[in-house]
Amino acid sequence: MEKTLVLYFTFSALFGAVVTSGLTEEEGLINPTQLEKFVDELPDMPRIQGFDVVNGVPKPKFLNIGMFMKKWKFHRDLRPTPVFAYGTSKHTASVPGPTIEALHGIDTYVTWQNHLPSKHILPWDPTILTAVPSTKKGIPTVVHLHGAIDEPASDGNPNSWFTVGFEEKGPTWSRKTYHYRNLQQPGNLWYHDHAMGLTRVNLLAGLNGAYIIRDHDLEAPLQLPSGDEFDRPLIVFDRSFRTDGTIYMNSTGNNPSIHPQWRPEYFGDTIIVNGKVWPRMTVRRRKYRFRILNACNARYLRLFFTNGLAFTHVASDSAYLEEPVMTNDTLLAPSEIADVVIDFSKSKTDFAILANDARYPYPSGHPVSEANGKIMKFIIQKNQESESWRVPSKLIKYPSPDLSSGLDTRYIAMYQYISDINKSTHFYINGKSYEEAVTESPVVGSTEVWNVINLTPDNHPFHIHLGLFAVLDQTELVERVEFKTCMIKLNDAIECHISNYARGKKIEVPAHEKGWKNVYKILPGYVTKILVRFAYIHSNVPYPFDATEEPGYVYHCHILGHEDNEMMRPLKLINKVERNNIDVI
Ligand SMILES: *[C@@H]1O[C@H](CO)[C@@H](O)[C@H](O)[C@H]1NC(C)=O
Ligand SMILES: *[C@@H]1O[C@H](CO)[C@@H](O)[C@H](O)[C@H]1NC(C)=O
Ligand SMILES: *[C@@H]1O[C@H](CO)[C@@H](O)[C@H](O)[C@H]1NC(C)=O
Ligand SMILES: [Cu+2]
Repeated sequence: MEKTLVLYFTFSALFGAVVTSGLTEEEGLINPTQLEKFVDELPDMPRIQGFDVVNGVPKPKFLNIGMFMKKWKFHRDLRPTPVFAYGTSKHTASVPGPTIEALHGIDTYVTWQNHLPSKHILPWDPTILTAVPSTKKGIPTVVHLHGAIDEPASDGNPNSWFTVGFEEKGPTWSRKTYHYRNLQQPGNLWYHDHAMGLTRVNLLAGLNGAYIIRDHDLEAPLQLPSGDEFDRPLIVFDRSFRTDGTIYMNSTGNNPSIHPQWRPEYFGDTIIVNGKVWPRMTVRRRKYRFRILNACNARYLRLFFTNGLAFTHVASDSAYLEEPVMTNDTLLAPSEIADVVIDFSKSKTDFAILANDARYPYPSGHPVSEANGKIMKFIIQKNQESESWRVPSKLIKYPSPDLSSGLDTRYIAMYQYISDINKSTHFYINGKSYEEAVTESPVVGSTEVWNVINLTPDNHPFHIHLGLFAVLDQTELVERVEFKTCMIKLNDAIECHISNYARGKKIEVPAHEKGWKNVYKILPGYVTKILVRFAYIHSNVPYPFDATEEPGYVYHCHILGHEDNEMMRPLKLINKVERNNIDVI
């Protein structure tokens, strides 16, 4: 083994000398082949309880979580990397941040505190709509709990940003302490930065972490693998590094004369799981539950095991499925979560590589390489174990919404704009910038049908704050050029007779994605019909907060370079009475 290694390094040093004579050397980039795979153990991020227990009774909890600049070791052979990390102290702060474990029905309050320096560690672009403090000092941040059902003031609106010590605040900032009620269905959420125009760089610097809502009464009878050893979040993202350990991001825009820095997508050469580049994990020959989050800025991941192990999906994003679904691979767009059981007792080999074969950009970009096509390695112990965990045939069933009649329907069109050198300049939803007046105002408690029309060549992960949705179907648009030409002119799907065009191939939603989701992959050239619910999915209890308050919510594409360059729109809920007034007028 040692001998191979020496040889390997000699070769890569040799190759390195040749390869780095071009741009690579200028930028001082690490060639991913220089980092040996599967040498670091998979970490488990620190876990923080989102509740107190007093005399055996769970009680609400107040947490202080800071954002700190520190150095993080991503790989044995990589120098420590400056990052922005969430944690209860600088010492314990981590990338990804701590996993917050909340209990259904018990409030968690978090005071998110910015301890970041005055200058960003990554380049950002002042020519896109961006939070900029008036003193030009400090890094605007704001935390969104993705998948949460809470009031607007705790939702982390992009304009509710704040800098170090709350010195400067964005126009919609209203409170230091966010209130998470955890009244929703049990499942997987994640917290991450959402500051206007800076989301892509703040996440790239490390600001993200897992948040789990548990409901013991509902979940214990399922007997799924549980406990810290057998139930683990896997947060996956891609990064490139320079030889000095710093995160590398190309800081020249793709249309530098328009946007000096902004690029539509970021793709990194190495794949990181729970803060380590291509880690390994030794597992016992039994079942494990993994809550796999794609936390990449732009990279889709089609995950599969090289030894044929299957995924048994038990939940998707933040909600359980009605029954488990087995698949051999799993396509995750940025921000989608697959909650799966892997049964290592079924393995015919004593190791399994979790791999990825999704092109980037998805679906028609570059094929994966030896580097970004690998995620992590599982080393499987020899002894078969007996266990009491199981995958029950029924999981959790939520009442289906009444589809019968009278649902409001919306058309949401995705546009990409290009410069005269044929490169993206920005993305709009419904042809509108983020700042144009609200056009989506659903009634609190209602269910709506949204037809999401993708007029761009790429797939976009569509995310709605507050609302959960079920994907009904995806229908190809025929004579697409004609329809697109009309849409560019009139920007109105009905005026452009969408029904004449939405009659091509129908793609069925895969069984493991038929439950309630909060992000979905919107196919290029298709209309994706989703049923969006602005109410809890598990009960008819109305929201115990006023969802119509300022500053409202947002919906957006979850490719962060798109979201930051305006593939995002405001979402402002209203009460039924207001709607009636509007109708009368
Ligand atoms: C960075 O982007 C610029 C502009 O698109 C491009 O010319 C350059 O090759 C890129 N650098 C690297 C290392 O990819
Ligand atoms: C998974 O792959 C195996 C072997 O190729 C095949 O027999 C099985 O039908 C596949 N399962 C699913 C759910 O596609
Ligand atoms: C513009 O770029 C797209 C995607 O990169 C490509 O498919 C298309 O052919 C290009 N169009 C022209 C006119 O060069
Ligand atoms: Cu997008």
